[in-house]
Amino acid sequence: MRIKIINPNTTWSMTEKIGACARAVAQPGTEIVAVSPAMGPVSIESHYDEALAVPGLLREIAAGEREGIDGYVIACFGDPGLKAARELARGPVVGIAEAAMHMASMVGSRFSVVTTLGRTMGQAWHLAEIYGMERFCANVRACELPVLELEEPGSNARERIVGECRRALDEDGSDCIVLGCAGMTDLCEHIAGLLNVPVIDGVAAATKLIESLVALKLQTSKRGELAHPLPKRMTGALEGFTLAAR
Ligand code: 2AL
Repeated sequence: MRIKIINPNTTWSMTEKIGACARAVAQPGTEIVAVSPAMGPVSIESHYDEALAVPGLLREIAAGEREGIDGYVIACFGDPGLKAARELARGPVVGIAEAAMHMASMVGSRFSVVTTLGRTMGQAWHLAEIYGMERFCANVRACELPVLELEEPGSNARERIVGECRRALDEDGSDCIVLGCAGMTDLCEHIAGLLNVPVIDGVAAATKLIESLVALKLQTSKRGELAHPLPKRMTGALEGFTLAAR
């Protein structure tokens, strides 16, 4: 099977790291195609960034449909464009926050999300709420770490994240940790080894969920809300997104 993992930001060092971590958990017969859109923000840490990441992300889904992709992972913790992606895709589409929160709810009683900048905490809470995960979410915490610092070799990002995870376990009454950024994917094993509780990386969680959905031949329902969008002309800079009659 072929799974396309879309890092909706355009920082390719992060995309390559995400691809490597997905390949490390995928079955031998699974091909992981990891991409970033050709346009969009270099990191996603605001609603503005998220909105502007979505057109490029949707273009990658549309291309994936032509390339025969079986399922998709949206590898950003805000799960940007998830429902629109599901409208375009025949196969399943899973967001990393969605995957990580659901898996955390199965291995612990309550989880803490440890994310990057404090301003992204509202979106994490919003997602917990709309996914029905609020009652499993003890807290959302931030390290005040800009996403791109995760890509800087000399940064103390790892130590700051570990510190926040320890405070979460001490103060939140949680018993597992959800990592709140795709750029933390390579830190999961290290952090889990230090904390002795389940640490859930959404990239790995979503990859395994998509593999399962594809193996079970569970595709996105095309009856009702998630049906392919209507043929429609788009204008101006979005002209290339016009949908022809199928
Ligand atoms: C993210 C993420 O996963 N990728 C990105 O650019 N921003 N999420 C976050 N909370 O910072």
